[in-house]
Amino acid sequence: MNITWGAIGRAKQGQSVSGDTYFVNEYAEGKLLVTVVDGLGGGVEAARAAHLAVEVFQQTPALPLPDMLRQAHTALHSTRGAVVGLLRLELTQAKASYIGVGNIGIQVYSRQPIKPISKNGILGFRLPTLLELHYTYDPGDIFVLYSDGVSQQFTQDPTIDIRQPPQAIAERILASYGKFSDDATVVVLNTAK
Ligand SMILES: [Mn+2]
Repeated sequence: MNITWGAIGRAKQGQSVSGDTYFVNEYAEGKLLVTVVDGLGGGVEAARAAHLAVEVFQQTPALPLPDMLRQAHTALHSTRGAVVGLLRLELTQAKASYIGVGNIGIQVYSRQPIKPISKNGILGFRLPTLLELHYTYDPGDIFVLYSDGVSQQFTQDPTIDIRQPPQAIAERILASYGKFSDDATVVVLNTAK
């Protein structure tokens, strides 16, 4: 079973290092963990916080999402903190679960009513009551995770062709809706079997 995905990131104009990071990992047969993390502020210190969160997720990818986020919250205490979207896909059962803390967006192109939301908070500073959302999607649905350096206006743009390969979709979204005033990251997954 294969999933196709694509991703693109770009640093804020004038910065050489992005404080965003992303990660897509098939950690077991048909089980994927996907995250976009935006370190607070920008540059090297923001990137350090974001990478630390990803390290925690990489070490324990099979843990329940709230446990992973609590561990990352602890790990980030000595950093500037980060906001995060954390998605698990179980391809065999076409199940998705998601927790968002702070300003990471998720858009799902589906006939199902899949509209995950995030709660305000910052990993490392203030963890909200963690709200894990569970969905059943239709194989072939497109999941997009993005940082706040990407305008959510793209979700209203009918000219974005979601039949394109995920990498092309990610590049199109960044090119048309990426802000130069912030680090910007887009991850696109096609769940077709
Ligand atoms: Mn940002």
